[in-house]
Amino acid sequence: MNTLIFATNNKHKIDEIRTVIGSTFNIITLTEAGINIDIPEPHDTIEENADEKSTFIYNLTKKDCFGEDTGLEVEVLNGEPGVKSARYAGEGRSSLDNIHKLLQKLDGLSNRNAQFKTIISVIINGKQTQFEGICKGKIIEELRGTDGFGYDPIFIPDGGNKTFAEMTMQEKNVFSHRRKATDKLIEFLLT
Ligand code: ITT
Repeated sequence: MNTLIFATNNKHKIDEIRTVIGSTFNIITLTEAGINIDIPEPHDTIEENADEKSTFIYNLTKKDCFGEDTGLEVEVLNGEPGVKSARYAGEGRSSLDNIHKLLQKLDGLSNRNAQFKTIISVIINGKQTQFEGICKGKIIEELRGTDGFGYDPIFIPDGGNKTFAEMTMQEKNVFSHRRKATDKLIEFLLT
C-alpha cells in the first residue's frame, strides 16, 4: 500500500482527508513521522503555499508526501481573506476573531457569495502535481453550529441548508472543497 506523509499540523484536515481516503492509502501525519515543525506559508497565492508545504517535507524526508492550502474567497471582497484566511484578523488571532472581522466587513452587504478553495500539492517519486477542489456557497450573518473548524460556522454550501459547522464530517464531505481535491488525488494515485 502507498504511504504518504501529509504535511499539515491541522487535525481537522487530517480527519477529513482520512475519512475520504479510507484504507486505500496509508496517510502518515507529521507527528507520526516524527516531524515537529510549522511549515512556512510565505507566498501570495494558495497554489504556491500548497507547493511550499509538499516541497518542504519532501526536501526533509525524500519520501512521497502531500500538503494542502485552503482559503475562503469572498466575491464582494475581491477574494479576501483568500490566502490570508488563517491570519485574517492578524498573526496569532483565533478563528473566531477571523470570523468576526469577516462579518464586520460584510455588514449590510447583500452579496454573500463565497467559495472555499483547496489546492493539494503532492510529490510522488520526486514529481510534483496539484489538484483543486472548490465549494461555492454563502456567508450567513450569524454563527451557527459547533462542529468543524475555521469559517465553518458562517458558511452554507450551495445545495445545503446547514452551515458546515452544523454538519457531521460525513455531511461536510458531500459538499466540501477538500473532499473534491482529495477525490482527484485518489484518482491520480490509483492510475
Ligand atoms: P496547515 O497549514 O498546517 O495545513 P492551517 O490551519 O494553517 O494548516 P491553511 O493555511 O490551509 O491551514 O488554512 C487557512 C485557514 O482557512 C484555516 O486556519 C481555517 O481558518 C480556514 N479553513 C481551511 N479549511 C477550512 C474548512 O474546511 N472550513 C472552514 N475553514 C477552513
